[in-house]
Amino acid sequence: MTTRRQTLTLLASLPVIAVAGCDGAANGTADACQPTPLTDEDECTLCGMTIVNFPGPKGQACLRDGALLPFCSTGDLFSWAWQPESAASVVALYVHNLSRTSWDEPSDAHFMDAEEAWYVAGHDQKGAMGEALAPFSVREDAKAFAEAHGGSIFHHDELDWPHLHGDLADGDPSATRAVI
Ligand code: CU1
Ligand code: ZN
Repeated sequence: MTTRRQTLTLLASLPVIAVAGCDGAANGTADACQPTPLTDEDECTLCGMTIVNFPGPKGQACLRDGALLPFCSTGDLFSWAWQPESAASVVALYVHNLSRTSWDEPSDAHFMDAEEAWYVAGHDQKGAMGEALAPFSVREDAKAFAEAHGGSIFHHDELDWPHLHGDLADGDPSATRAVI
């Protein structure tokens, strides 16, 4: 697990190809569903806002049918993707990688696999919908961000609903959502 994660961190700019390599046949469409640059035509799948008008890391969801859905913020991405009816159709989730680009004007050249990111929750920066998890491919970068802006660091596998709202007072974050 650690080896896989380290490898993917190095290959953060090529996330789907790396993930799909061993089970691509099962997912089928993963190779065809890479994150694309957002335009002023793109409205958030969850809240309908024009995505590019706002700062902060954005999200994209790749579905089994090859559709790519845009989201205004990491919070709206996960709020949508964690719904059981959404999760069944998701092949991959992408977030802006703040190890490579900025909070204020995130570059669409730097999306990464959401499952491989470290996230800072409960910090003082505001995204399109207010609180927004800050994703990083490199944990040291997340640590530096938390030292500057507050908050706590979680790996994707540890994230749970309270973190979307900056609430860190929930005890062990891995205790609930990880249950199958
Ligand atoms: Cu919104
Ligand atoms: Zn939204």
